[in-house]
Amino acid sequence: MIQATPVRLRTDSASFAADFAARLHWSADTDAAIEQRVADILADVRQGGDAAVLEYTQRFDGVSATRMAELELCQEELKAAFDALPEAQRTALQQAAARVRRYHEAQKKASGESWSYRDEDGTLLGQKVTPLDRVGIYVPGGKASYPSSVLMNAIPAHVAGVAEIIMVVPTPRGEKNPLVLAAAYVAGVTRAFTIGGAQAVAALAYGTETVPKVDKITGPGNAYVASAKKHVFGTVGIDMIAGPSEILVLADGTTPPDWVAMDLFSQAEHDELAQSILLSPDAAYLDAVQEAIDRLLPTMPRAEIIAKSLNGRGALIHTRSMEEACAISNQIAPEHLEVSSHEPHRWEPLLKHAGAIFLGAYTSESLGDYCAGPNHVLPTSGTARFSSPLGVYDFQKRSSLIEVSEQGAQTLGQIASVIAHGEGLQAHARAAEMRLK
Ligand code: HSO
Ligand code: ZN
Repeated sequence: MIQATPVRLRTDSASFAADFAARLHWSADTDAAIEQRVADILADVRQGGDAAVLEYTQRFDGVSATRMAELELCQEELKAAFDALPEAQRTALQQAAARVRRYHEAQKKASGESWSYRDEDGTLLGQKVTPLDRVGIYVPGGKASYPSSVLMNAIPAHVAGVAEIIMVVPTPRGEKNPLVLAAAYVAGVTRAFTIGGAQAVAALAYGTETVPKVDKITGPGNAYVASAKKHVFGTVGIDMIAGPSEILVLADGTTPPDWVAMDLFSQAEHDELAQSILLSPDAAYLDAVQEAIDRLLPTMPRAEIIAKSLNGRGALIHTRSMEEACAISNQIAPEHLEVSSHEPHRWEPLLKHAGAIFLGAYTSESLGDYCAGPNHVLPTSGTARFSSPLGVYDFQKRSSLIEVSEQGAQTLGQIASVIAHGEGLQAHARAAEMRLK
């Protein structure tokens, strides 16, 4: 019988810190063999352009084409995929897209607009925000091909004002995912190619005869894609290197245990390496959730992945208090943090590090994955300590604006001249001094 028994830990035990560290460990290191193969593929595509991409696509995806144009999905094909969906799916995609768009529009208003001020002497200082010209969105093929991720990557780019959004998605053995194509249509993707892997990342980063060179590449991918993104960083921008999905639930014992068990499953079902952790000061509640896990697991089609994830990296942790649970959560800095409490606003001020914070028993993480509005591309493996969800700001950049008035040139000229002489840079000093009256 299939079983999932996340390790049971107690914070008041002497070995807690060590037991816990052993569970949490996850290494982002890619192996050297992958690095080398990716470096070779990147070099080949840089040199060989379309021909090299076609060759790798034949080799890895079993799709043969003689010209790159055959691997481009035209707008009519994206629209046709959308039109062919059952109505419920069409409506759901559109509703999700509208909510994600609205959220990102608010984000742009709050933090993505240009600003400036003037000194008393009339000097103008500010920052001009502009969208990137062209971005590439990587969409995985196969079992992790998520239409929701197409929305989450393309919509903020669109809201930022990016003129061209180029999507790549591998189609192993030529199998296209109709929901992914439909999501590309709904999100307003400009061009789409059925290529993937390191060869697609290379095509986007360097450009080929057919695939336009982009300024930034976003989107999840396997170890090859992650390694390729790291390699091309600097030639283009990248978003982040995402690790396996994570959920941490803080529970005061007032949410139905089945709900919490299913929320833990929802991230565990992504990946055997995904991590689901429950923290509660109520030991009987932890028992109840374990009981719910035992009862619900056999009903899950992906029970095997869920069990591997929970047995390998899951944990049910008995804390001394909710305060202590919050402190541990901050140490972990999880991708998704559910505050499953009847008083979530009491705990929220104590929480600092998390990709997304879901407040209250009704806020299932899965609603955030699809349609609440915020982005589901989030920092993983503790990187929420220093990074943020994918957002409009990832598709914008900033230029400083400076306009010095005649009067301002007198004050600033004096200061600059003194420092320039100190640095031994005469041209700098004279450029400032020439403008002094
Ligand atoms: N939870 C994933 C996103 C996703 N879930 C896509 C379902 N589909 C990101 O951590
Ligand atoms: Zn998910």
